[in-house]
Amino acid sequence: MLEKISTKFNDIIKQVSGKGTISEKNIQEAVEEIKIALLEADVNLRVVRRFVNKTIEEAKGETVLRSVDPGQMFTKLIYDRMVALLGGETTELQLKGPDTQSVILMMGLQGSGKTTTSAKLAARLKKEGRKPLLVAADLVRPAAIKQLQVLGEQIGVEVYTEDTKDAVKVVKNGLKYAKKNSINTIIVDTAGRLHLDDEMMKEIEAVFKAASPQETLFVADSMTGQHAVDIAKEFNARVELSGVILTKFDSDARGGAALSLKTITGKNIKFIGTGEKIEDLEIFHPERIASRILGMGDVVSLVEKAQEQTDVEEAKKLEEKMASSTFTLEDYLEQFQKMKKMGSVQSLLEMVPGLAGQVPEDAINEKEMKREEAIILSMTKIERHNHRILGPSRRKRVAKGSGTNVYEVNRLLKKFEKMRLMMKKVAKNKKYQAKLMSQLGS
Ligand SMILES: Nc1nc2c(ncn2[C@@H]2O[C@H](COP(=O)(O)OP(=O)(O)O)[C@@H](O)[C@H]2O)c(=O)[nH]1
Ligand SMILES: [Mg+2]
Repeated sequence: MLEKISTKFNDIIKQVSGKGTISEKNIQEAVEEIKIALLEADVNLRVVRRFVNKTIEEAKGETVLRSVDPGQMFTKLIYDRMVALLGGETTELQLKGPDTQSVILMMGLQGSGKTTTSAKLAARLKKEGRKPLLVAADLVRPAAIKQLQVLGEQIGVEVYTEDTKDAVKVVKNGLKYAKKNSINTIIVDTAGRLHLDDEMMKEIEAVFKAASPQETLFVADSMTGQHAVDIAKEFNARVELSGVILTKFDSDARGGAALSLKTITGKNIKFIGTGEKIEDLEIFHPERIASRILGMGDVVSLVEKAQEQTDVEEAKKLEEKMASSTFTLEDYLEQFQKMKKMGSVQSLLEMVPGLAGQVPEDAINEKEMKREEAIILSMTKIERHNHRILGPSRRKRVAKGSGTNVYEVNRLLKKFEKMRLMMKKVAKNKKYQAKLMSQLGS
C-alpha cells in the first residue's frame, strides 16, 4: 500500500532531513518536488495548492531557518502538514453504551466494499464485546442478501433479512427484532448503484430517517481516487456522514483519496480496509500513515497487529527459545500459522522501519511457505522437536508424505538451522535488542 507515493516522499525527505543549513531556495525546490509528488498521487489540486502555500509560509518562518537542525525541523513540518491532511487525530466510532441500541449505517457505490466491510465491522465489534446484528437492506442486487448471510455465518453474527423490496421496512423491522433480542449494535448494509442516481439517494435518505444512526459511514474504494472523494461529498450533502471507511487500501499505491478526503469533505477516515479477509480492517491513524508515506516506517501498528495475535507471555517464551536454541520446527510451524492469521507477510514487512517501499513483490514466497508447512506437517512430533534425528530414510518418508522431494526437505532443514543460529545471535545481542526496544518506544 502507498508504494508509489512513499517512494517519492522517501527521496524528498532523505534530501531534506540531512541538510545542515537550509536556504529559501532549498525550501522552494523541496516544495516544488512535494507538489509534483502530490499531484502524481492524485491528490485534489485545491488540496495541493493549500498544502504547498502553508508549507512554504511556515518553513520560511524563524523555527526552520534559524533552528539548530533545520533539515529535521523542515521534515517535522512536512510530517505535521501530512498528518493534518489525513485528518489530524484518530477518530473512533461514537456508539452508545452497551445497554442502548446503536445503529451504524453503511453507504456507498456498488462494489465499494459495503457488504464486506459491514461484516468486518461486525466481527470487530463482537470481539470488543458488543452484540451485533447485520441488517440486509440491499434489496437491489439479488445476490446481496445471500452474500451477507454467508459472511454472517462465517463470523457468527446474526443477519436480519426479509423478502421484500422495501428497504425502510427491513430496517424498521430489523431494529425491532434487535430490541426484542437485546442486541445492542445494528449494522445496516444498504444498496449502492454504479453511479449516483436520484433513486438511490431517495432510498438512502429514507433509510437514514428510519434508522436514525449513531454512525453514518461512507464506504469508499480508495483505488478510485478523486472520484471517491467527489461521491463522498455528494452523499454528505444529502445525509450527514459521520465518517468514511476507505477500502482496498492494500491496493492503493497513490493515496490520493486518503490525502484529499478531509480537506474536501470535512469528514474523517475512521477505518481502512486492507484486504479481502474479515480481519483486514484497521483503525485509521493519520500519524502512522503519514510516517509510512514519509518513510519513517510504521512501528506502532506493526506492534499492535502482532500483539493482537501473540500475547506478551508467548513472545517471552519465544524469545527464550530463540536464545537457548530450543526453537523447534514445531515453533517454526506455529509462527507460520500466526503470520497467516495476521494477513500477508508482505504487508507486515512493509511496516517495518526502513523496509517501507523496499520490500520487493516476491520477497516472501507464500507458496514456499505452504510447501514448508506441508513438510513439517508430515513429520512426527518427535521429529519436529528434534530435527537432527531426520536421517536420509526419514527425510524420504517426509518428502513422500508432503508431496515434495528430498531436495526440498533438505533445503528447509538447512534454512531452519541457519535461522536458529541467527535467532540465537539476535536474542543474545543486548545492544541490538535495546535498539529495537527504543524504536518500539517501550
Ligand atoms: N483487496 C481488497 N478487497 C476488498 C476490500 N473491501 C472489499 N473488497 C472486495 O471488493 C469487492 C466488492 O465488495 P462488496 O462488499 O461486495 O461491495 P458492495 O457492493 O459495496 O457491497 C469484493 O470482491 C470484496 O472482496 C479491501 O479492503 N481490500
Ligand atoms: Mg453489497
